[in-house]
Amino acid sequence: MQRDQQVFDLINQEQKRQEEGIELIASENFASKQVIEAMGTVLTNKYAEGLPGKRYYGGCEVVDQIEDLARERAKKLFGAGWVNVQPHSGAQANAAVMLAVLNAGDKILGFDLSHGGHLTHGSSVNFSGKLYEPSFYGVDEENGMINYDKVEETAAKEKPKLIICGASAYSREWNYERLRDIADENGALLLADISHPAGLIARGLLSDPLEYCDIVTTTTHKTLRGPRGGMIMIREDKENTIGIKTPKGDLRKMSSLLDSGVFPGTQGGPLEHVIAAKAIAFEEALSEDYLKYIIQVKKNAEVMAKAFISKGYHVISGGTDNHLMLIDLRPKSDNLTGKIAEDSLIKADITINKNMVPFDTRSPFVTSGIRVGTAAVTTRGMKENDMERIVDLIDDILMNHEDDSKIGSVKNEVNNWMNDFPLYK
Ligand code: DSN
Repeated sequence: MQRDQQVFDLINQEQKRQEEGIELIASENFASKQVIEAMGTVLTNKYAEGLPGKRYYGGCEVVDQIEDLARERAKKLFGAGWVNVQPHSGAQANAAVMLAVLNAGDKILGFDLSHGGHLTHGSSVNFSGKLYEPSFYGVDEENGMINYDKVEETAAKEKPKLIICGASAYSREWNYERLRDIADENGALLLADISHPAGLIARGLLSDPLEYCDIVTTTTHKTLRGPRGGMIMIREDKENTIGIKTPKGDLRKMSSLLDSGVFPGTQGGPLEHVIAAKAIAFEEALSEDYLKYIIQVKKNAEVMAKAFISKGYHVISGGTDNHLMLIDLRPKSDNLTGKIAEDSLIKADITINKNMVPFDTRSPFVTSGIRVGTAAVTTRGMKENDMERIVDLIDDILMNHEDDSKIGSVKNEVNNWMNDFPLYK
């Protein structure tokens, strides 16, 4: 068969785009060559519905070993007692958990999407808001921090069956211990979705949700720097202490419930080529090199937040404990929207995303804020002083977003500068 040059030309264009630009989307990163290599292998040909040793297809001897390796390494990395590495994404992991532990119409309590939460934590346009009955907690307007007293109040009023913590645009540490108490007061299960800060949690730079939460979900491609995918974990003793009544009334182990939430509940055949890449990424994340990397991610984010503040931007909550920050553009300039910022920065090959800020007055298509993160630029080798230069460039564009020649000169500077930080050498 002839090589499909049309598609490979587009892939090359995308690689060039990634190499030449400054990537600040907080959920993105650059997986290693070996992680990418594993995804482009014959493992994609194999059907392996079920779990290692218990498959519905023959010929799974090799993929069983690969999936077992991924499971063992994931357990070691997070100190988990049980994991399922098959979810195709974080959204799929959350869908599997909810299918496993809830019945349709059950109440859930999650972090408000417009304050930094995630679609799969109860948004009305998502399965989680359509199949279950959601209520939400948020941040305080004065300090941008989650108000745990209000979480407690809402939980007492709503009596949710599941409380979800975790976010896609919240830069602060979570109080899992307090949430555990709130869950216990109301007989709720506690789910932490750590998709964003997973790498910082794995290497001890943020507190450990497994200590307090019944179930933990994550993606594998953000700070964890693996392939695009998801995972579900529980702590060893949760396996035995929590029995969930199935719709038929029998008591099942948490892990087997969650396994069946993934397959056959919400997915078919696992992507063994991606699971192989996850195994590689978990081993990488256990290394000293990764530890240095993730410490630098956090340092870079702290410096970047300070640099934005010193230029008159409002960083929600006044800073960051993780790899990202949410910036309200309004105090800097009334007319500057997230959409204008995203559109003008991309012209200079700086990629960010517009993002609603808490209590935003603009729509999600316009927004008053942007979200930025340091996971990807740190993979390229950038350090604290580079963060200050990035903020200078961003400020230059935002203050001159109608000036095409200014944008053009920043773009040249960005492209030349990024040559110093080669990707996939
Ligand atoms: N889209 C991801 C993010 O950007 O945070 C969450 O699913």
